[in-house]
Amino acid sequence: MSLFDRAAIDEEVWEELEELLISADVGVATASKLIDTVKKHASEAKLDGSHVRALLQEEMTGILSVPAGEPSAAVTSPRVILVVGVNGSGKTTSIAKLAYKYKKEGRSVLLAAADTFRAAAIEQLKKQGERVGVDVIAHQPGADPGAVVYDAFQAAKSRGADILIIDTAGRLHTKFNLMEELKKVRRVAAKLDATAPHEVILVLDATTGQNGLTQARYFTEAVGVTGVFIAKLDGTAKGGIALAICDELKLPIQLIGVGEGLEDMVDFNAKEFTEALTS
Ligand SMILES: Nc1nc2c(ncn2[C@@H]2O[C@H](COP(=O)(O)OP(=O)(O)O)[C@@H](O)[C@H]2O)c(=O)[nH]1
Ligand SMILES: [Mg+2]
Repeated sequence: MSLFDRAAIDEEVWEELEELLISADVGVATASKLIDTVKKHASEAKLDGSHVRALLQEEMTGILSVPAGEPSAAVTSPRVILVVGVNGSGKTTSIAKLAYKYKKEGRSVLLAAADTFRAAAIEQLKKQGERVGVDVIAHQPGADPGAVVYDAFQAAKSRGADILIIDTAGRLHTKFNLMEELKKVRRVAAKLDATAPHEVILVLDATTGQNGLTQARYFTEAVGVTGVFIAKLDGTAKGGIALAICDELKLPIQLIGVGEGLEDMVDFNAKEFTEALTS
């Protein structure tokens, strides 16, 4: 942000900074909170632009450093990872990346095609499974997603799979239906293993801006999100939505999607993320 190069930090700079943060999807509430905090510290001593930048970065890194929750004690296999998010956010692509990563680490992975709402969704997951080299448990389009999860869990158990990743629908006739379906999927998993799902990953499309915050609220209320995967950060999106989500919902951002390839995924790093956002 070149405004930090100005000789004097005056009211105009603060206003521009707020605008920049909002245009980077940080959101009005979090942006003004950030500015207020930095302003307070900045006026205590006479500070120049580079100090203000450092203060802002420190504050942002603090907000983004939401500790990951205690992993639930998965004493038996498989570890169950439920992946949720609206249609097109990048769930299926991100699942393939995760499966690829785990497989590379030497763990056995099974995928469950519980997005039965669209035939294409099942086909897409199967294709991704082939690409990665992991099996996909699927039923017919329109089948009960709970039944898919049930079968996939049994299959994972009998094959001794380490990890079961569940793909879910992102759009049904109504938001209510979608949330009820996801709750049911969650209940089925919990019946099979009281500690499951061990992770609920919300996939957000970085390019959808503040909408992501609303989505995160809905999914958190319905199925208890444990971590966020921000997809499509390779595009024009600055990813400020991460700040709003950490600030308002205290959800840890875990992974970042930076392309459509299997290796296009990086671990979230609060400090690096902040530097990119304020560069
Ligand atoms: N550039 C880019 N595209 C992505 C990324 N993740 C997903 N996509 C694309 O976004 C579109 C929707 O992804 P998909 O996984 O089908 O979303 P789903 O409906 O949530 O399962 C596809 O065209 C993906 O290739 C990413 O990190 N970067
Ligand atoms: Mg999908």
